[in-house]
Amino acid sequence: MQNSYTRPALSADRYTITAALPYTNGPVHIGHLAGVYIPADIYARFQRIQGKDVAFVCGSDEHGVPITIKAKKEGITPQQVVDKYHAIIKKSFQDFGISFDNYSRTSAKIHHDTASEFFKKLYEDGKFIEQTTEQFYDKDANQFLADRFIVGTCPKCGFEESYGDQCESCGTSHNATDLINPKSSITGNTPSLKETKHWFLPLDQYEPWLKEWIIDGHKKDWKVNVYGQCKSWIDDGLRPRAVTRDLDWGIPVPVEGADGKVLYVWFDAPIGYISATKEWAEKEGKDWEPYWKDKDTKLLHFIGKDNIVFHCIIFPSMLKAEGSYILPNNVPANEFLNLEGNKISTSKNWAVWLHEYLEDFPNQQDVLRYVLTANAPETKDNDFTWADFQARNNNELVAVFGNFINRVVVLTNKYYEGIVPTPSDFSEIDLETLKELQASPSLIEESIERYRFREAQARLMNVARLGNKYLADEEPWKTIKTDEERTKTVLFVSLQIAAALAVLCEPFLPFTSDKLKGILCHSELDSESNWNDILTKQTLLPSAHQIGKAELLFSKIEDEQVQKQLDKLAATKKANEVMNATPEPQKDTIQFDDFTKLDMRVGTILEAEKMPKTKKLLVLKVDTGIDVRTIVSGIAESFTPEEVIGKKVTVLVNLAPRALRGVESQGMILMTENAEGKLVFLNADEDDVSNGMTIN
Ligand code: B3M
Ligand code: ZN
Repeated sequence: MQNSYTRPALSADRYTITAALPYTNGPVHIGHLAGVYIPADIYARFQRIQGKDVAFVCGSDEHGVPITIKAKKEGITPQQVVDKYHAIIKKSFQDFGISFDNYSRTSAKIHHDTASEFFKKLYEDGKFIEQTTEQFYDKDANQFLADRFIVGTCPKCGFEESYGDQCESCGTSHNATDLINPKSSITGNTPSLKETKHWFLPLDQYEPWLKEWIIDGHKKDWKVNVYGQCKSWIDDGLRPRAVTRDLDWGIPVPVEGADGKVLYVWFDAPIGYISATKEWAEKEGKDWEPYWKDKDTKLLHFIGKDNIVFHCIIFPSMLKAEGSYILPNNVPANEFLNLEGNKISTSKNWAVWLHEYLEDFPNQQDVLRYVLTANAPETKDNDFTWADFQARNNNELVAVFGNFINRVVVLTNKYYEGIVPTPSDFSEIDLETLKELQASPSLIEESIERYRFREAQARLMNVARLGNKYLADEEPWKTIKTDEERTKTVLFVSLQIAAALAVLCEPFLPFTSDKLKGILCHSELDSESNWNDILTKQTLLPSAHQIGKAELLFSKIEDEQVQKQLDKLAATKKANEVMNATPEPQKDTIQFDDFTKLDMRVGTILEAEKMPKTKKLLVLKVDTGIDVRTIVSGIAESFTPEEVIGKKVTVLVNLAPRALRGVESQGMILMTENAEGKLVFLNADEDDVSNGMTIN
């Protein structure tokens, strides 16, 4: 019934799978994993299991302005910056089981050569237009300002800190000269314009072709978010894009008269996929060309949404211009992952860094992989919270997956000394359970082929749920006392589910898969031969096979562990706020007489209660020294009534009374807001109050 999925026609035998090359100016965090590397890894692992010929490539993106800015800031060379982060990033990917066939880097010679040749070919074929234009120049820094050296207002959305090449707020990509009120980020100067010669890829000439290829050709199979962005780009009209820059860090432009110029990072970086494939093929003694030039190869780019235009419009136009390359079949871009309600930010240190995660949760890579897939930003931005992380681990991995495996392995050891029992006749329930199990690989495959990794993983978990339900219904711990044959059958069936889980979880939870295969002691239980076996065979673990002892696959995550992470983030937030706190500008001058009109008194709060049906208001009785009066105050989100009773406060007593929700308020309590936006009393600890805070 459910099992009617047929493999898509596109299913190829050779796959070139690329994952966005991370900029090498910082370590990688959960946003990178969730958006790009985990989905790419699930897909690559899955295709390998299917016996496909896979080249899964990535590498460090080591050129570009952000790296030179970082180097300037730290007083080291760009090469030192990329050496440092390349090592950290590469290790993080290894640690999390991202199964690249090759993780290269764009400072490698093979890449410089490949990118130079690519440029030269287009140059010689007359695919560029050469243009002398006016570009921003910083006289004091004595250099042209490429992309990220310029900050200004985005012409499209008004964001005031847009970069020269792209606005991080609305994602629009533009030319630096389009910015309103541009400033040099080196000196803060308003830059001047100076003539310089560059090479442009005339994207406008590719418009009709792009329309046909994307708008007509990929409406159905590309993700809605990806297709939508491409369509809006093309509808807006494309313009020639400069593919060279005035900069001293990057790949020198390989033609005469281009001194001091390098290839634009977005020209060389995607070619990095090709160089990484070449480098791998060389090591493996293979031919790289079929992976990029055979039209039967399926080329896929896994990226985040801010890279869509480069992978769907610019790089394909480059490939088309070159002429001998295939084009991507799909570009399954994800949206963004936020962290505890805020945008992940490297500069604000608002992130969960992979290397730090492993210090706090050693050997728990699969937990993070699981949570990031369960909550992947596939169709919209999503939020990572530590509470969700804990709940998914404890309620799903531990309580469902781990619990099922543990029960099966413990019971098999207890009743049969770890030997898989011989079943007798299968009951209706057994047969139905096995049938459902047999249907599961196709269901998971269907979701993966549609780039729905959340759904795929949920379908995997349904297999563990199936096992748990089966055990709970059949209760072998009870039947062992009454019906030995039945118990053997139930454990036999349960062991088949356990073995199937070991195979099926491999793309998602590779460490768990290995561990479980170890526990089940089945050397033939390799995913490659068994994924399809589950579809056709009932027996993965034959009778009389000896399994090992129980070992916990997952362990509970305690409240204290989660609290520690939340505390870390709170400290980051506080540090950022203190660093960025800019007091509000002073209000208009008032005369002394105006001030003396204010009658402020010290008072004590005698009583407090919440105003019914409101979130913010407390109704207070305050002793002002003159009288005891009612004051309605909007502080209920910062304090409980109990907390404020007995507090000394500053009261503005001669404010004209006003009715709030039918209660007359006869004055106002003066308060300020601390860095976290919580109200504090003016006579509170000095730590909570600092100069420049508005009193309101
Ligand atoms: N380094 C941008 C990024 O990390 C860029 C990707 C290059 S992929 C060819 O978001
Ligand atoms: Zn914008």
